[in-house]
This record gives sequence, C-alpha cells and structure tokens, in this order.
Amino acid sequence: MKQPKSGRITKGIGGSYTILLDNGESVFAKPRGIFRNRKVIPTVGDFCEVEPSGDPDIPYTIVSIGERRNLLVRPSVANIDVLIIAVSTANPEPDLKLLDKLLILCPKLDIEPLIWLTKTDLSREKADTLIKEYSDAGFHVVESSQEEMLPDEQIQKIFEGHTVGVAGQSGVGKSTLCHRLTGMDHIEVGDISERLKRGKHTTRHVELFPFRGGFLIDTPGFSSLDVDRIGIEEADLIEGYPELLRIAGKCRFQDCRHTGELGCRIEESGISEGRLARYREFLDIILVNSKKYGK
Ligand SMILES: Nc1nc2c(ncn2[C@@H]2O[C@H](COP(=O)(O)OP(=O)(O)OP(=O)(O)O)[C@@H](O)[C@H]2O)c(=O)[nH]1
Ligand SMILES: [Mg+2]
Ligand SMILES: [Zn+2]
Repeated sequence: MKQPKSGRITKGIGGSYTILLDNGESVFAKPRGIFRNRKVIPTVGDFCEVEPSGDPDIPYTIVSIGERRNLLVRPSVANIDVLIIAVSTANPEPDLKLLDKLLILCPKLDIEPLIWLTKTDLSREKADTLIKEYSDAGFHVVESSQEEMLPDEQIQKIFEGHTVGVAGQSGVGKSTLCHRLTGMDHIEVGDISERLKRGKHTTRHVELFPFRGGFLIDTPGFSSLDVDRIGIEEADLIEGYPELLRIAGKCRFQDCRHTGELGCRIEESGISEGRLARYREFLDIILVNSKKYGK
C-alpha cells in the first residue's frame, strides 16, 4: 500500500508544482487528472497529499487538495493567515482608501491584517497620526524605517505558524521590507515595475518562502490586489470597521447605517473623520451597485 505524503504547494509553473513535504523535503509533482474534471486547480499555498508517480522527471502526483481557508485570485494564492499592509508615511503619500479597502477585505477572507508603516524616517508626524488613527480603530500597527526594524520577538510572533502576504501601493517599500526581514535578495514582493517590464501576459510567479516557522509570500501583483472585484457587500463592509462594531445595536434603528439617521450614536464609536468619510463613500458605492439605495 502506498502511503500518501502530505505537504504544501510552494510554487507552480506550467502545470507542475513544487511541494514542501512535512519532512522538509522539496519535491516536484503534477496533479492527478481528476482535478481537471472537478475544476479544482492546485494553487500555491494549498495543503496537499502526494504519491510517487513513477516518472523520474516529476516523481510525485498530487492526489488530494485540502480544504482552503481562503483563495485570492490575481495572483492566485490559497490559505493566507496574515496580510501585512505596507503604508509609507511619505513618498508616496499614503493611499488610505486602499488601506481601508484592504482592511475590509481581510475579515471577509478570514485574514488577520497587520498595518506596517514604512519610511517613518520621512515623516514622524504622519507616522504618529496614522498610528493613533488606526490603533484607536482597533488594528495592529507596527513601524519600520531605514534605521529601525521591529524587535526580533515581534517578527517571530508575526511569522511563526503563519502564511504571510505583503500588500500595499507601489513604492512604499515592500521589497525593501522583505529583503531586510529575510536577507534574501531574490524576493521581489509586489514588484510592479518588474511585472510591467515582463509584459502583462507573462504568467505571474508566486512563491511561498519558509521563514521563521511560517511562510512569506513573494508575489508580483499584490500591490493593490483586485479589491474592487472581490464583491464586498453591505454586510462585509462593517467588518472592516471595528469602531462601528463597537456601537452595534446602540443606535435608535437596528439597521442604522450611520449616515445621519435619527438617534444614530456614531459619535460614541470614536471613528476618525477620514475613516467615516471613506466608510460612507464605500457604502454609497455598494448601495448604488446593489440598487438597494432608498430601500
Ligand atoms: N527613506 C526611506 N526609504 C525607503 C524605506 N524603505 C524603502 N525605501 C525606498 O523606497 C523605494 C521603493 O522601495 P521598494 O521596496 O522597491 O518598494 P515596493 O513597495 O516594493 O514597490 P513596488 O515593487 O513598485 O510595488 C526604494 O528607493 C527604497 O530604497 C524607508 O524605510 N525609508
Ligand atoms: Mg517591490
Ligand atoms: Zn448609527
């Protein structure tokens, strides 16, 4: 009897995959044909089982794929636990709309967000404002600059046992951050410029790198994620606003949208003006799109 071995898909190119087995060995594998019929496409980040294939070039066959905690598309990655959202204090100016969108996306996908301020050497004032705004809201915020990195224990805690992705607008310092964390030069997290150079029809390469007892995901294309296409609905929106969850059930109307309704207790939520304005803007878009406006 062949005993299947379990592992994790760390890389996939042209239909063949690299699997990191539980025993630490990295092997090549091809999926069994059955997946094609069932429309399951093995994806980087998948937990899987493999069996020997008898083919010396690709010695293993993927025979099963574990249930996914989540799946991101463009780029395709499964089973992310933590998303580092890199935000620079300056150069480029922080895109708080993108930040808030990613913070709405995370709970929908069962991902723990971590706001990582970069370039705090460029504007201490902006760093302090953002730290206050987002930690008051209820998020974890850490920072690093050219001179300062997180304490080692904190880095360990973020990665140990977790699969960690890095998102954020172009130029905020994602690649720099990953180089400094891992010391690995070939990691090019979110390298948009590289992607443009290769042309947009090139297959995007995604890879999981073992790091500190977890994985760091290296992927071009995580810069913005396709947040606008994820399909955020009204019920999802509130999950990105811990401030608003705090006043749940307190307003006069149970279905209060906190947009100026009678008896709304929004002032007790402690939400910042900017976050409230962005919340209302997202809500408008969702309501217009779902034609629920004026219900
Ligand atoms: N002053 C300062 N500059 C930094 C810091 N971190 C990164 N940079 C600079 O910011 C620029 C962009 O950094 P990258 O790491 O390439 O940014 P990225 O987010 O990977 O950008 P894309 O790949 O385009 O998405 C580089 O010139 C870095 O040297 C920092 O903490 N302080
Ligand atoms: Mg980069
Ligand atoms: Zn309200």
